Amino acid sequence: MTDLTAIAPLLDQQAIELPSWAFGNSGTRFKVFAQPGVPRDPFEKIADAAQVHRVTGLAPTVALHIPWDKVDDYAELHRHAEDHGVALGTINSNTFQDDDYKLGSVTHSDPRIRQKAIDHHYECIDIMGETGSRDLKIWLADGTNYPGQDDIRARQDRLADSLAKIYDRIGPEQRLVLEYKFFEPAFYHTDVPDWGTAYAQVAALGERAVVCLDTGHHAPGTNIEFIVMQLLRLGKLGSFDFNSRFYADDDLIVGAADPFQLFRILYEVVRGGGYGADSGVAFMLDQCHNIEDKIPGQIRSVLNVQEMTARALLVDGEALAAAQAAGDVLAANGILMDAFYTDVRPGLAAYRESRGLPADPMAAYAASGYGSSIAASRVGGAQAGWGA
Ligand code: PSV
Ligand code: MN
Ligand code: MN
Repeated sequence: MTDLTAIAPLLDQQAIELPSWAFGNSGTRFKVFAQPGVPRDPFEKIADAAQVHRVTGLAPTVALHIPWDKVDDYAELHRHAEDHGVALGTINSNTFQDDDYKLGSVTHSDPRIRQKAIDHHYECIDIMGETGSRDLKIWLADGTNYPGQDDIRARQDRLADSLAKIYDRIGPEQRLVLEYKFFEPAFYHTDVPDWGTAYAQVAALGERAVVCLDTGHHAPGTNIEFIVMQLLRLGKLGSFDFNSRFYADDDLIVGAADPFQLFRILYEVVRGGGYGADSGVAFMLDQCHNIEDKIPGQIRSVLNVQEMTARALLVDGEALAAAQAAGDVLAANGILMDAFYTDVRPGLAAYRESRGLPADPMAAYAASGYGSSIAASRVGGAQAGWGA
């Protein structure tokens, strides 16, 4: 068994935010499969998320999506989260489910619609005050389907103008986090397609504006760890939305499709100072569980991140730097691969037990009876918001 004692203090710092929408029913445009026991409201989503934290110690916060998680009293939701041993995290805005936004939201040519989208973000910022959230995450569905449909330069200018108005409202301890995505739902162009555009936009805003890297939002073959390195180097990597993709924006379990890619990403995070409580880089999941059980799906996900983090922390940095300096290509590559191939699972089980957590969180959850109790007590669970 690989002894993880040396990296245990770093493992203690790991925190992975869960998306409230991972607990609701979801699917594809072909079918949403309803599952028994699915939450009927944001309070129940938080109760489910708290189960993930209870057995892993890895997921102390829950991200909300407005208006999917709209409630009358956010202070009450805040207290409810605390009562369940978790806190409310990032507030995600939504400017993609309103007829007014068919041709765009903050980039729209009509000032009335732009203002409506900006006002929605102001509402989100007000909510952040009540929930104690630090981050406002903006993912935009804005874009066009056909060349010539709109003036892509003017849209970029309107985007900058709208973001500046939103940024002006962000509190001194809060951050605006801009997420990019190269396609979908717009297919010809999106207004924030890549890290470079997101970087250019947030750099113009100021220090408290940063970029969110969603691992599912790149073309196949993209070297995502290079982007991680570059954003860290520029001081603008604010957060991750972790998930896996095979083909499109699949939102599958992180580390399921390509564990090696997750390792490479986490190695660059560690290497670039993006790991740990004070790094300013937030780890989040952005996933849906269409066919598998949702709470175990989230447990497996945070464990996958923890496993690859442990492997990344095991890279022998000194030996690697020496091999690199000596131009020893194979030795350098071998050092990285040694860490990747290390089976950290027994060591992590021991680590968990040393922290009073179950050695096997998946088994502990299965044994808890929580799944069957919610299946019996909840009828008519809510849809996650996606896949309708
Ligand atoms: C849409 O692609 C998306 O998956 C983005 O990644 C957002 O983070 C998420 O939805 C929630 O709005
Ligand atoms: Mn995302
Ligand atoms: Mn996505």
